[in-house]
Amino acid sequence: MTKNQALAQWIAEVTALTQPDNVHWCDGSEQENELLVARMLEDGSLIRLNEETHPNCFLHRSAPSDVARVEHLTFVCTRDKEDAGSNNNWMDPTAAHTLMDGLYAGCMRGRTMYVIPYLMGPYGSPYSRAGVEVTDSPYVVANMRVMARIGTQALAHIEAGNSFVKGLHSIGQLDPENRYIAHFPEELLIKSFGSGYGGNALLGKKCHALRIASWQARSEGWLAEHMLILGIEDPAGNTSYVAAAFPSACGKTNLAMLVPPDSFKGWKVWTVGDDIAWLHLGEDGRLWAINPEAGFFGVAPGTSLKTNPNCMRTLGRDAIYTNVALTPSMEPWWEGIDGEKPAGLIDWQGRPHDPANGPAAHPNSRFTVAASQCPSYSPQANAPQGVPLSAIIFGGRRSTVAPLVFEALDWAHGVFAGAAVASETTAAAVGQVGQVRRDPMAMKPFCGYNFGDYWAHWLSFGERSSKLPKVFHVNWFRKDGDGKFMWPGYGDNMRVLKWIIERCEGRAEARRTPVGLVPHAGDVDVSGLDLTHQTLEALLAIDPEIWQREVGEIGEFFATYGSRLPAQLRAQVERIQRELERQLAA
Ligand code: SAT
Ligand code: MN
Repeated sequence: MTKNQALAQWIAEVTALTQPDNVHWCDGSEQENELLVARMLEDGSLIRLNEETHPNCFLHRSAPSDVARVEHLTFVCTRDKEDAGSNNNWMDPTAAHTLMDGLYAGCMRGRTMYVIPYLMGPYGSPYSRAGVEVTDSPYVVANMRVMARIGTQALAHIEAGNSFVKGLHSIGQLDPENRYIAHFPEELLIKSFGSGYGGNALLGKKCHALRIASWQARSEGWLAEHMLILGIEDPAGNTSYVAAAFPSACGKTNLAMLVPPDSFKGWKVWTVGDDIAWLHLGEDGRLWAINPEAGFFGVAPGTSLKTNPNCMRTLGRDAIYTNVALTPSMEPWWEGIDGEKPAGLIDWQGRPHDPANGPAAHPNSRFTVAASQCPSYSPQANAPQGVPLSAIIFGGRRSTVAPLVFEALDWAHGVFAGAAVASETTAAAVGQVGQVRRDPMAMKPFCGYNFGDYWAHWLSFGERSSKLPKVFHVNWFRKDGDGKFMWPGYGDNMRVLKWIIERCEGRAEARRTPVGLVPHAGDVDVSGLDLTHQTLEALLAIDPEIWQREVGEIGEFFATYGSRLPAQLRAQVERIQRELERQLAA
């Protein structure tokens, strides 16, 4: 089915191993999708939603024990354990192959094997990369069709002689005890078994576009990052682009589709991507970003016309919903959606909703939808060279410590600020929610190699260009003594974006602190906002004692990377400590 020898041989090998009844090469066509959807409607793995209110929309309910990424079962299998780093679970590649191939043996008997050639990145972009995912899940095919560019054109890209990443996926028995997501970066290979969910199963996404791509990017001189990309158009019609890294379920999709507050006349935000960015140095010395994905796999709960109107308008048609609740009129429903909670809800597990069983929609329930349906979709989203970045923003979910925003003093300090990101855990991964953990560059679950080497790679850009974007750190999630959010967030985050853009253009003020450059209260445009001056001051405060503790913890965390920790990061810790001490002594 392909003239590419390497691909044909690999497919022959996995066919012999998994023994499917049929092999289906995906062409990505409309007819193919209709056929797959019809099959899934028949076997109950998809439920058709209300055709009038949600044309061509479907609900999928995953196995209740398969609702999120499984970081503890995700492995990076490099020959040298040190190359994977303590940020990854490691398995010896030979042992991992033996383990996984044992699970794959005969696993597709009675099933159809789908071969999905896909392209990450716009057609015609020099930065786009191909992959082939083999899966026994038609649900995965339907999602990959939205999230990546799949089918004939992607296969042609491979047959033209371009390299491709191999991804073997089987849902197996969906048994959490027999579930592994293994990466072999040295072989450009992914093996995933036992889960049909999101980042575990849609291999183009986190497995390829982040873990494998970050490894490739290091040796080739670019960056694969867990970042949204957006354009900010000012009233004069100038658009600046920023990329922003936040951990999963911290509002990347909302920020990417932001609608500015009413008082921001003439400002507009354009969406380029909501989850992943591939960054390359252009000939002009600037950093250019493409979104390798073609769709959004966003968190449903909390999404409403109030929090994200553009997203709600994206979702009305041609969408797949996973683990949301269902209303009696067959419409999708989740906690935080507009309107009253309807009577007669069916919960994400298909049971009549009983609050005693928890929320009606799973906290990590998702929608899958084409990016092109988004009303704020950027006209530059498919530009082959990408968009030039003015700023990079790092952020986490922190109820204390981190101020609303600060700017890094220079590139090396910006890399420090990214490496020091900490965030409270969310439902996007299996495990306890709300625990603060270090999540450097929001890449803790996604960096395919040793963080020490990764930071050195980031720092190396500082030697390659003097036109890099400015780096900022934000925190929308500060809470007051009563546990209430201090900053309104959502559309009002535009106020912080505006300061950031003005800083990039040299038009806004800031005060220098040991931690970075922080706006004075008067520098943030809070017109039309019901926020006391006192609260704003508190949001922008840097408490030297609290920061002394914080920087101490960052230093300890860095030290766990031993000899692979770049000296420049240790120097940042020492500088900040020195300056804080001086401030406390004064
Ligand atoms: O499940 S995914 O990894 O695709 C979503 C996320 O956690 O960001
Ligand atoms: Mn993500």
